[in-house]
Amino acid sequence: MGLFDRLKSGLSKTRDSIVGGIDSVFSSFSKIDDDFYDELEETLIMGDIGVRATDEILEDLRAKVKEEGIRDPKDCKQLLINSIKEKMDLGPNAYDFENQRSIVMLIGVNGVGKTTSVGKLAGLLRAQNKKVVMAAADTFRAAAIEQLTEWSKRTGADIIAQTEGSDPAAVIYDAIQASHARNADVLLCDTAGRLHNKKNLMAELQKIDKVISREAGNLYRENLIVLDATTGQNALSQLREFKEVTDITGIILTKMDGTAKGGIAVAIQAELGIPVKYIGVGEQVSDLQKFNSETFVNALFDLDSEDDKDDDLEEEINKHLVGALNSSNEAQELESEEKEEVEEREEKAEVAEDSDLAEKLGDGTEKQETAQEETAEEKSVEAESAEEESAEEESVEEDEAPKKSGGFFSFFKKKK
Ligand SMILES: Nc1nc2c(ncn2[C@@H]2O[C@H](COP(=O)(O)OP(=O)(O)O)[C@@H](O)[C@H]2O)c(=O)[nH]1
Ligand SMILES: [Mg+2]
Repeated sequence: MGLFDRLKSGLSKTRDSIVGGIDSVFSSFSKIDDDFYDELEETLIMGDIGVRATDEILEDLRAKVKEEGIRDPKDCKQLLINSIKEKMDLGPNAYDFENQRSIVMLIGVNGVGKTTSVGKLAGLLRAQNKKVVMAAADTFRAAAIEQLTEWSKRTGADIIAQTEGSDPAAVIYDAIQASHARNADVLLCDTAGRLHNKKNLMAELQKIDKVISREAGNLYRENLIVLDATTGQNALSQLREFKEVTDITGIILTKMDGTAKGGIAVAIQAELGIPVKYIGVGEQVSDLQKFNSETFVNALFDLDSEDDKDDDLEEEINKHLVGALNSSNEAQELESEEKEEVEEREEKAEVAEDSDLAEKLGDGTEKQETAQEETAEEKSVEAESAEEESAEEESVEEDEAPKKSGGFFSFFKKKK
């Protein structure tokens, strides 16, 4: 299935909820009057497109209907579609970070799909032959680190991780040094999203921010908030809260495949002026798509897309990832299979004296350990000054923290 088809099928629930309603408005009215606009308004709002976006879309529609002297409601449909497309157009600079050395933070509350999105983004970038490093800065649970490690294997991205409970800012520090040393194109940082302990999280994010400002040099900074489309209007309020204090440069809207509330994509963009840059339409590596208003709206309204770039990209993803995937997926699948089976295969591997395969069948921690070794080395050089600095930071933070404004951590601070 090509990307466009995947998008179309991902949006099927949203399409059923919005487009069916719109079509019935267009077919049940014989003239364009206030009742017609009222009905259309209700349908759009019910489809989670939001009051503001709906108002703007209808205003636009009224103007065009007048301008073009349209009388038949059926002739409005294309105007409506065009108006939604225009509303969601991203402009030319949305993906600048992909084409320069950059550090990308993924923030957002728990369970929205941050870790999965880091993995999928890595897949997209690896398909463009970029060198990608991931930072496992959600250190709350070992499972979070394991989850990201899986994604690193799946996509062939490097991962910098430490053990559960270690300092996330130190992980980011290591990851930045490693990115510099390895000449990485993009550093993707996974973060924790637990809000139940705001004070700790605030302190953590504050430290991360400091480390990035100090160490990132001229890396381009992108802060993406990850929002779960299934939460509908809640996603909007999460964004509002974060945005008050954060420089959010874009949105990743996940789980569009599981919801009828995909209209929220239109609402978010219209209400807060922050662009939805990616949408998640499933759990596979190729299920994160760059947002393109033309393609999105075509998929939503079940129109054909002439955009065969989609299929090229799909081909690219396959071409670049298949090699890496084959080897790592093999190891991964094996890991999750019954232990005996793994052992049996290990034996076979030994017999075949295929040391490469045997390695893949290992517990998969090599990469992580190597990363840690390397960064341990790097760290020892800087250890003294870093320790000094962090001691300094800790004492300074207490009295200075409340004064600092901006930064994505101030949100939590406010809530203290
Ligand atoms: N169907 C679907 N599931 C998703 C998508 N993105 C993430 N998920 C799932 O959502 C769950 C939480 O994702 P995770 O990345 O662990 O969230 P985090 O806590 O923000 O890091 C996992 O089961 C993911 O597989 C998506 O676009 N579509
Ligand atoms: Mg996570």
